[in-house]
Amino acid sequence: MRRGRPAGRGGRGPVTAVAFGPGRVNLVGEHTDYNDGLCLPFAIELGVTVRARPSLDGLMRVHAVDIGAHDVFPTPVPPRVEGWRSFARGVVALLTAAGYSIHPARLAITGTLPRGAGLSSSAALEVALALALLAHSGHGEPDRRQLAGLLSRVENEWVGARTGLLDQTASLFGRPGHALCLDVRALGAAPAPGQAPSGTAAAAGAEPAATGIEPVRLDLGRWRLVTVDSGVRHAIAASGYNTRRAECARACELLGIGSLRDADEDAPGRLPEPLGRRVRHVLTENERVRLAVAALRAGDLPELGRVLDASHASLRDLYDVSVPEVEATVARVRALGAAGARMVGGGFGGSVLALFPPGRRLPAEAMRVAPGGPGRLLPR
Ligand code: GAF
Repeated sequence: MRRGRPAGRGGRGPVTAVAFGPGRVNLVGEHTDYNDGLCLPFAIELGVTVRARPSLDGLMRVHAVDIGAHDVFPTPVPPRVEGWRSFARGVVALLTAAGYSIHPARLAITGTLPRGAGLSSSAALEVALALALLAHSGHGEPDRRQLAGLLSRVENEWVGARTGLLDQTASLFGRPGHALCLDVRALGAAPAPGQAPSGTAAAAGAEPAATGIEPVRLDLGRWRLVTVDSGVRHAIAASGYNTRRAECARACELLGIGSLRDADEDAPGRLPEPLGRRVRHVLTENERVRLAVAALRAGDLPELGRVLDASHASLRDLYDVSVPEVEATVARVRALGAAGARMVGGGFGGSVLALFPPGRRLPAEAMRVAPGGPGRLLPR
């Protein structure tokens, strides 16, 4: 990575595409996505913006404006690299492998999302890069379900994090005023592109059973949802995330099933520890997604708070993904009167999500979060 040097050698030219990828907050349903389970995220209004211009020397030139860093690479994309450069390289490589011709571009990346705070800055970046590159290269609206899978493979194959579909799906299908109840098994099994409506937030709402994406109205009235940064950066590839995923795979092997979605309620008792606790978390977390959806539909926000608390306890005690700074942050927001609070995202640091009833004083550094729209092209 070179610092402080312009990536302008590709020549000047008009902006050909501007794309925005939102971050996400997951209300509940953590570490369930790679177990074919249920999650309840929403895209937020903060995210990453990518501006594309033609690169006249045939090279891809990427400028991460906020960190003052550059990357230049040819196509076909050279082998995997470490750090932030793997995102643009991975997106270009996998879009090309999927049959899209991608034109050389100068890409400028800016963002409003705190990095490593558990709000999915990675998926926001991938979505903005992909939408900008596709539009820059003259492609129309992509099949978003297919794109979510492709961008999740960027994490798996280029970044080294064996993540599931939660973050990319939330970022690509966000819907103002709504959380999205994702059934990841149905997402994977949904009909192939061309056979079902897809590609827009409206389509996502039209056929929830077919797409595995069901918008659920998030009406908080005078209650507020906020995130509070624990101060511990988390990088999924470097955390215990991949170990948890391997533990779930091992539990499936021992149980003789293909996915923990098929585990019965007695399964945890048939497994050695810590696998039994891991499976107990996944099973009860799926159930908590159902409870949260029911609470939202009934307008029962105190019950939503209890679900957040129960999810946190399970992530801490059964899934072992908390750290002392996250515990301290949860304790602090509860002391201020939060009706529920939990770590959000993969764990091992990042942010805490807290639900506050009306009239409570929010922590000074709290960031209010509300459901925003999907990743999209912006006017140039
Ligand atoms: C991270 C991953 F990227 C998601 O796929 C998901 O597994 C989440 O951690 C935990 O629910 O955000």
